Amino acid sequence: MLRTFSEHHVRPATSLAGLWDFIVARDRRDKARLPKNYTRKISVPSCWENLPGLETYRGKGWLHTTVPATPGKALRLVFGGVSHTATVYVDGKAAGRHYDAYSTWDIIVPPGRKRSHEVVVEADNTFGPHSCLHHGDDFYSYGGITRPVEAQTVPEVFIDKLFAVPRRTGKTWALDLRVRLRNWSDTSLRRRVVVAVARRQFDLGRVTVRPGATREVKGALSGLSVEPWTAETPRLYDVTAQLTDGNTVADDLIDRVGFREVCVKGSKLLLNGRPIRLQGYNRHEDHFNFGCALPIEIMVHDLALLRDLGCNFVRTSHYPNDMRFLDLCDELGFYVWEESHSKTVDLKHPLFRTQLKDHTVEMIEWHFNRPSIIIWGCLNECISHTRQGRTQHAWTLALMRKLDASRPVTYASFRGNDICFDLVDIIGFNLYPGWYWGEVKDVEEATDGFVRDVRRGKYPGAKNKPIIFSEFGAGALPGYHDPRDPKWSEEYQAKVLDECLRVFLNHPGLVGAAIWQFCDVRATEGAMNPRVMNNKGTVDECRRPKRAYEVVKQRMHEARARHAPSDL
Ligand code: ADA
Repeated sequence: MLRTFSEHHVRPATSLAGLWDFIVARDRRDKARLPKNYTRKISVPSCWENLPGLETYRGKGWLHTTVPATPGKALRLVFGGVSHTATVYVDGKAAGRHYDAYSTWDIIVPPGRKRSHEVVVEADNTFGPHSCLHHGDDFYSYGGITRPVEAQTVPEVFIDKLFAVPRRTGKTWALDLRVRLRNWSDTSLRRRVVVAVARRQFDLGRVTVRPGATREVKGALSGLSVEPWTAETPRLYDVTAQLTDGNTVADDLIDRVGFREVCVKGSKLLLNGRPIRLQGYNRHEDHFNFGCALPIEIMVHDLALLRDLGCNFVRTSHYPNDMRFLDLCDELGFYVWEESHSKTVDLKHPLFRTQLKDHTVEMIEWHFNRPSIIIWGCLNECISHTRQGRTQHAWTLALMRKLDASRPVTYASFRGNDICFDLVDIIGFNLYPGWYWGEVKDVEEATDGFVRDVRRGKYPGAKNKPIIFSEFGAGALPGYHDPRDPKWSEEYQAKVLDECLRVFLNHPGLVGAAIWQFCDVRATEGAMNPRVMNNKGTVDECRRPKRAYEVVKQRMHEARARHAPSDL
């Protein structure tokens, strides 16, 4: 399943998880476009790096399966994530192409007379001029179908997406709704949309959808008597949209909402009108045994560790996460800064706008209703100090605001001469005192200095905005202990985090702090990092705690106790 719950009671949906046939380019003997034979089996979802001999394989791979179909009915194949470029072939013909590993997308397979389709996914994880967003880095671009895939049987007009924005109206709540219908057939068709939420039903009326087109139906549902969503009270409600054709319910889509409003007021970040403080981690989707294709059990375990550590906040550095992880954040109560896949990206790259635009639309549209996501982020550590960088930041942030005006936007900068802070709602800043510069004793002064600079107007248009320290930390090689506390020892990392958290979690000038990073992660081949890993995790790549774990836990819990519950 793509999500942690059923999205349909009416639309038939089948998970395509299981063993698919598999071959990589270097094992192929034929020159045909699609392989004639497959040499292995691969689990979907997974990373091919988990297979013997393919631990460092970078190239193309083909994955094949047979998908059952109903004659006369169209299929919608939904891919949670293929890393990182996919071409899909259905019954030997190219049926769709997609770039970027970390967003969800779909293709429609028109109806035929067959009872099944042969589906081949050609996945490619190579770097080069064709790929602006994926490039070598201190995390890894794996290969394969790395997130769940689903086959859905859809009628001619079906519910493509549902967008719900909760709004507080005195004692009750309203929900601004858009339901997007899609018609894959060659006939104009008229359908009615009905929405149910919190035991109330709303008729959004009838619309005609033209052949091959999409059309949105809008409505504002008011007077909802519901409990609000917060990280401490993560109350969720189903929103069910149904499409009727005469007296028949032809299709449905179920999503969940949490009733909460997030906004920025002066230098505060407010949730349902009350200031919140964010304390948590940057987290990569990575694990020694699974690469980026984390089973849900690992996601649940990660969130249990984060809860144990006293966190209420996750930054999905540096890309949109698996939909199930976000579902769990909604359910368990975590605040999320979800970030588009745009880390240290070349803003002058000819494909920058095309690739980031498609990706951003997918991120925001597929993840729109999650209450846990309270911030959209983009462009980690890019050239936000140059004029050209500013143009691209303005374009990217405007795109995010256009797609969703209900959440604050930000990016994480590391530049003391940044010229783009006026474009965001929240200032995100990465700083590594005691690691890339200075010593542990410099943390407090550096913090006061940055906050003072912002408040005194060093950065135009940023004076009174909320500030989050979006990254800080230190590397520690698991098991390396040394009483002299040298860099790379577990002791030194614990010392840096202890001091950073002491200062950041209590600083009146900050609304949040996110440690870099939750777990150690694999870096791209050729990276100079020890173990070819980014070793700044508080737990290692198997989630074994380092010495810093207990220190972080203590500081986080102290901070939670100090701030009134409504402030957390
Ligand atoms: C940057 C970057 C992270 C990571 C970190 C580090 O701040 O945003 O992705 O690379 O540095 O470990 O150096």
